[in-house]
Amino acid sequence: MNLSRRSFIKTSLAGSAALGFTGPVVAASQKWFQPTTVAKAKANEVTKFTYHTPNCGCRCAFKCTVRDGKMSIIQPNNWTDNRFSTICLKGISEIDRVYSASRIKTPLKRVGERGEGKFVPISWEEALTEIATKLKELVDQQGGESVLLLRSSGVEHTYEFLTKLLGITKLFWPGIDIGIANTLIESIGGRYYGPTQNQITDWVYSSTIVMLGHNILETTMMDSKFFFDAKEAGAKIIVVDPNYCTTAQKADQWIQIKPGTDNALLLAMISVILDNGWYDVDYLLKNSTSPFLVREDNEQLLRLNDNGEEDVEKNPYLVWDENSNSVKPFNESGIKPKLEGSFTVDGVKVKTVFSTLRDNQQQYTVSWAADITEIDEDIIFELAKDFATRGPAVLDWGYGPIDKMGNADVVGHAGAILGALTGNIGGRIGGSVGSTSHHFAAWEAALSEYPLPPQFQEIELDQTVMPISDLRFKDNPVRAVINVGNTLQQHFANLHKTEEWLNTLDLVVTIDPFHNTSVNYSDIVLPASTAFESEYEIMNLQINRSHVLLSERVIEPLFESKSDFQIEKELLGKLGLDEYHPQTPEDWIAARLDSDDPHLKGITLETLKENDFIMRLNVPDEPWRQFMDNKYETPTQKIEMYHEKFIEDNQALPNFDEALEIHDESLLKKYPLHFTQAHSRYRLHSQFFNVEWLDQITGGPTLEINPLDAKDRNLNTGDVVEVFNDRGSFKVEVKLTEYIRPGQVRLYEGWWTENMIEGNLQNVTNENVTKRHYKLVHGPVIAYADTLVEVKKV
Ligand SMILES: Nc1nc2c(c(=O)[nH]1)N[C@H]1C(S)=C(S)[C@@H](COP(=O)(O)OP(=O)(O)OC[C@H]3O[C@@H](n4cnc5c(=O)[nH]c(N)nc54)[C@H](O)[C@@H]3O)O[C@H]1N2
Ligand SMILES: Nc1nc2c(c(=O)[nH]1)N[C@H]1C(S)=C(S)[C@@H](COP(=O)(O)OP(=O)(O)OC[C@H]3O[C@@H](n4cnc5c(=O)[nH]c(N)nc54)[C@H](O)[C@@H]3O)O[C@H]1N2
Ligand code: SF4
Ligand SMILES: [Mo]
Repeated sequence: MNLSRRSFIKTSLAGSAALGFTGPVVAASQKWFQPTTVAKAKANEVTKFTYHTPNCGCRCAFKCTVRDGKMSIIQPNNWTDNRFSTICLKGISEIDRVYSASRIKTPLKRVGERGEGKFVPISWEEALTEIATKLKELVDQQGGESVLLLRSSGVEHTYEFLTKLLGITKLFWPGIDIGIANTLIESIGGRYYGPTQNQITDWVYSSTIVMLGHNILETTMMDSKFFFDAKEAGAKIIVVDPNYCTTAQKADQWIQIKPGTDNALLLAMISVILDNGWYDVDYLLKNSTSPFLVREDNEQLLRLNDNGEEDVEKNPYLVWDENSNSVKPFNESGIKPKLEGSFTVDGVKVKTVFSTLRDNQQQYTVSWAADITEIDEDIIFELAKDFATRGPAVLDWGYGPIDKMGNADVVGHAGAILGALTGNIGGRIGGSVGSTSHHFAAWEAALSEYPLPPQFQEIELDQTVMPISDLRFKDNPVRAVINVGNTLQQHFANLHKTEEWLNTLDLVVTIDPFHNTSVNYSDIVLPASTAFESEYEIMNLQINRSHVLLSERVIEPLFESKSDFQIEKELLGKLGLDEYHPQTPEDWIAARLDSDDPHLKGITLETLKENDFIMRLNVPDEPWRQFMDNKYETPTQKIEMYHEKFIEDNQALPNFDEALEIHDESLLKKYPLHFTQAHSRYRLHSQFFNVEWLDQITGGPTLEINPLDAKDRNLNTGDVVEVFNDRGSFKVEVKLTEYIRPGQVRLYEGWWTENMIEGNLQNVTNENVTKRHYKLVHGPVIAYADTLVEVKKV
């Protein structure tokens, strides 16, 4: 289907009128942005409470006004902590999105080739029967490994009953947002994505905040308040970014870095701190593996026995004890470990991890880093000094391009070491290392699992064995994909390879409210309702920012759509498995809230309803802070500075590594521009590209390019260009801007193919992974931003 965006909207509008639906679709888009006052409540008006589900990291809570059955106003709901009572333009614009023309109105069946986008409407009965028959056949004949459920991050419903009851494979968060966290987790353990950083409300106690590639004023924009609170309280906020991003504009200092070289910057900071003695000896000895001993013969850490026993209790690491002048197990009481020095133990030469680090750092001087990062030497020196000497400091990073490169792991490891050296990684008010994105750092509570008989087990696709990227290249049993959302566009780099793979599958199903790019590759498409619509009164539950949020139905499902809960239930019905599925979302939520966790005490469906659907957990008033007891979730319970499993990769201690593609000198001759993506304040990944209210402010996709690069290519704002490399190409308009660093071009991620003049931005993105990443807890990161292209006028 190669409809232009406008003709697509026209066609779909005609479609919706034919179905007798002429509500706010037209009215809303004609009357946007008018001054308004909230009219007095009318008789046929009700208030409904919900929260925003897309993955923007803010999770705002909404109070919605429904008039005559139509959602007409969305306002912020009140949190117990009123600093969180917020909403942005995207939230307000949900009215335009929910009633948008790109809603899928009926189940669809593909009639053209995969990717062509030709469909005919079918009934729910036909669609569900066909899917269930195929799934049953596959599972019976080829096992649960043959069916894979992929789910977009913006989808609240987990489909966990389908995966568990049918025993199929699931994959959530595949190789995304884990580039840096992967090695941070290796160093300190901890929660998924390793967000060790203290809650952002703790920033007000910080003296220095260093932000690497994190544009939170757009991407967790409801935290802007805490950014400015910290600044007003005297924190020095330093933003390291190749581009003059919104957050850099509001910071105390912007350091412009060459893309993909943050690891060199952090390595130089480590050297400055070591050379100037700005490290905290007591903290290092108490909380890190810095006194452990590295053997000269095999670079392994010295342990009590050589028998290969991994268990730390049975076979502890050894340290040099000053009291006895001999080696002792690191966890023995009464010892005084030495931080620095070389020793000989039973004929084997050993050196402490700290001394090994010091020696290894000799190569990473400030002048070396200045060449690589293209940052002045004195700026690097001052940055290290600010971080180490001004008091509690935060090292914060984002999950944007900095994370989406082949060398992101080195950033996480170097960051952990910087935190350990300066006493800023656990146990410090106002000091921490990690990401503040998405409010992962907040008080939490453990919800219960819905009880299912033990024979029902889903399979989790192991990302260290079969990363999502490899599904397309390596032999594997997957024959069918159920795509909830838009994963086929979003969760893979190099779309052409994805297309080739999809063409080999027996069944592709997409479940989404909107006609996104993935829909066109699907054999059967099921129209999900949006997160505002349901057959049931209560919809879902979330724990976020130390609160429990409950959502209720705002409106009835539009068109023939069904809620995800209902789709899953009916599909399981066709498979004869629905007796185990909860009867209503309310039953499911009640079971989850039935938990022993003291943080959930007094929080029930009833009390939530009484409190406008939002309650603070039973937790202390102060911000949540990570590892305040300095007991880390690693085998040694210490900050593990030396990573033995990466000895053969020369990464036992962090060593400089170039990105996969963007620093490749020979490829740069052919494709001299670094193609980077970022997240826009006006959109959420691939969502809100179908919202006219937002279109009127931001317009369509534009490739941003620095005027210097544009001049070389004879380009002016508004010209159409082809962006290409050996993988493929796409066409868009260009916009000249000095905001983008020369040598880079940028397009916000997420645009659907139909928004582009031709192609998809994923046609050019880098599908290669870094081999050593297979050994990391979440497997290789997808290096979307590690991509070179050339641009030419067409
Ligand atoms: N090239 C490139 N690719 C990227 C990135 C990049 O920077 N560059 N960023 C990556 C990152 S960080 C992330 S997190 C991912 C995000 O990518 P995804 O995880 O795919 O997230 P979204 O694009 O938000 O997709 C959400 C989908 O769910 C649908 N949806 C919304 N509500 C419902 C509902 O109630 N039910 C159902 N069934 N569907 C619903 C929406 O219509 C939309 O299609 O993208 C990654 N992809
Ligand atoms: N409005 C909105 N909010 C979102 C999202 C969204 O799509 N829309 N997505 C959410 C999700 S899932 C994610 S993962 C986050 C992502 O949000 P962020 O983590 O903030 O990531 P980006 O906006 O992609 O990029 C942040 C900055 O990194 C800079 N950068 C690029 N390359 C480098 C580099 O090599 N080094 C350094 N130091 N900086 C670099 C870019 O110029 C950009 O300013 O946002 C979340 N919040
Ligand atoms: S998109 Fe906007 S309204 Fe929705 S959660 Fe994010 S900041 Fe809040
Ligand atoms: Mo993300």
